[in-house]
Amino acid sequence: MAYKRILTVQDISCMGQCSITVALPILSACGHETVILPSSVLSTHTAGFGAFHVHDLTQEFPAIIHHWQELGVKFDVVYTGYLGNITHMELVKEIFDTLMAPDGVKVVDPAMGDHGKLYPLFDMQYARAMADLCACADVILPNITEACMMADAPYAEDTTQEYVADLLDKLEKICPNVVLTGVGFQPGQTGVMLAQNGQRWHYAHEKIPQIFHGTGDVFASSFVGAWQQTGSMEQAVKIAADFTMQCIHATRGDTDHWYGVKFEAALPELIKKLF
Ligand code: PXL
Repeated sequence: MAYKRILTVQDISCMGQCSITVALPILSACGHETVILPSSVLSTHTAGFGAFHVHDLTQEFPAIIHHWQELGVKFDVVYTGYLGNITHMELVKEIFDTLMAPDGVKVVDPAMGDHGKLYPLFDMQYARAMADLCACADVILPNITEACMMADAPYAEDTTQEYVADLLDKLEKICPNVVLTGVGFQPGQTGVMLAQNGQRWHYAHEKIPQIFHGTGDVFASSFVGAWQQTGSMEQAVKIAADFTMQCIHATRGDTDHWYGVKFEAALPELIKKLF
């Protein structure tokens, strides 16, 4: 069994089942030591609870990073999600430069938009800075919206083979390994397109016509955990996509649970696939 030290940098949405509150349990379930660096604390995520409270933690980053540098801490993986401002991205680059283990990998989930729009609080300047951060990564995990914002490409709800190939050509100029989510080629289908060092592979699955918040974070953290456990990006895409679908199925039909997915009940299945 692999046991990696993974640093994840993203916000704490106290309520909402996204970012650190899903990444930490999922990476732990995948068998890894998980270190967290919270970019901000929010009362809830920003997608539908109304007037959320945010406390930005950018000011805390230098002292935390400095202490880790003094200790000589090294990470096998640094995986970033929702950040919050461009300064966070500059500080993440410092982490990339000073705290990686010799064969460590840098994973960036741009986590800044969905369904053709940026999340509240973000603008195109943020999106361009995120493209710069992605250029420093070994693997990036954009959805179609984030991919379009970073590649300066038009957003389309329905993707064709040609459209996705074009988008990937542009993304591969930013980063050699791309895990592009929300890619389907037929009605009722969605999936994940993996571009790994010039090779492309599509994993298709059912599309549920409903929005499920936090599924990008569930997918990204199970991908990172499974990749580090199995050593295969292809296997990790399949495991993470199947796990995300199980979480969606566990939540579908519970209209009170509109804000996130009930990933907890699916964790035993994820563990079974890995060990
Ligand atoms: O799941 C992405 C995410 C993470 N963190 C916060 C968010 C969102 C999506 O809306 O608002 C604070």
